[in-house]
Amino acid sequence: MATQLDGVGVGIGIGAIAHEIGLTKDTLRVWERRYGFPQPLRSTGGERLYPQEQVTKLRLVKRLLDAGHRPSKVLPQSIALLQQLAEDSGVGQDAPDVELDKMVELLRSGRYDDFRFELLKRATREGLAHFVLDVAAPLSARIGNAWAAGTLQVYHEHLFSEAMQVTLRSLMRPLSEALRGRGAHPRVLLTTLPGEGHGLGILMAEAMFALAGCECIALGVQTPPQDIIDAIPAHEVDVLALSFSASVPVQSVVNGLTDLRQALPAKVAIWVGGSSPALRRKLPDGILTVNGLAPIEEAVAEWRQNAML
Ligand code: B12
Repeated sequence: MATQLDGVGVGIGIGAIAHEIGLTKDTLRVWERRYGFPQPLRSTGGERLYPQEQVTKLRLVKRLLDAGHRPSKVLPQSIALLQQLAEDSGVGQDAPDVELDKMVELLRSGRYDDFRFELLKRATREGLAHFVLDVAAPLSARIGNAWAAGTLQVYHEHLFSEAMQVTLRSLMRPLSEALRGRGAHPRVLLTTLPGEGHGLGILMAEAMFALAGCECIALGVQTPPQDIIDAIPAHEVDVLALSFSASVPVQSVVNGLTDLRQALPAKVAIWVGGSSPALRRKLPDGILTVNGLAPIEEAVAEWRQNAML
């Protein structure tokens, strides 16, 4: 199958494709050996090159695996069959919502001012909690599905993220200011680990923590573990909250969490959330998976009860 090519314009290299899809290079090589897919071409230098149609299939495969399907069942199938399987199991399917569809359309057609206005309108009309749960979270998933289906481009995702961050922050500001210095507990440090560049999940979580009356210390995304470890005593942190999207390889999520748990004192809780399939696995003891944004309130109440605050 391997073909000698000069590599220009015929395919994407293994490093780039592994990063884009959220797999390791080793996984791609193992699948090739074990299941006969992917079947990359070769550059004249012998490097693997993945043509666009294999990239498309790999993206679909990754989403089905994230949804719990097994590699041996999906890798040998044709794209058409996998698309059918995705449809049947609801992978990448949006729940009907005309207003959210309209917002995606504003973004797609380049009407950014209208998009931003619509976000602000819904945020002020519905209030922070409803905006986070009913607009921000499902709209993020919709934008991601549209990108995966090829109907939005990456720059649309950037514009969406920017507008969403501005809206959420402006809504959260008065609340955060009112909470500062009140000695509220738990004190929550929020961030993502290196490699996880998605910041909306942790921002939405921050909104829900603030609504539950917690003092939040937000470090932004991709904080090196040592900086997290140093920040915890400095800010007298009770809970470290981390977000993991599906884009980071499962093993690096598990390794990162194992190392952090070992490095931090047991009295510092670690709470994790996000759609990474790693969070459906058994994680090291002392790590709590919070399944979504709404349950944050309950997790905080339970923490307070145990701390008898
Ligand atoms: C916006 C966006 C981007 C922006 C991010 C900008 C920014 N500053 O954040 C940009 C354009 C940079 C980007 C880049 C990439 N992205 Co992107 N992105 C998205 C999008 C649309 C939203 C991202 C997001 O923040 N999601 C995180 C939150 C909102 O969702 P969640 O993980 O499901 O978490 C939910 C809950 O669990 C909870 N939660 C989250 N965190 C926490 C934490 C705690 C403590 C708690 C309690 C709860 C909680 O809140 C969420 C709301 O329900 C998603 C679509 C999606 N479905 O998420 C794709 C998505 C995550 N991206 C994806 C990919 C592949 C990438 C790229 C690799 C390629 C690309 N698109 O260019 C890069 C990698 C970047 C990196 N190094 O990490 C894929 C990942 C799929 C996969 N299986 O790998 C997705 C799912 C799109 C898709 N449908 O394929 N992306």
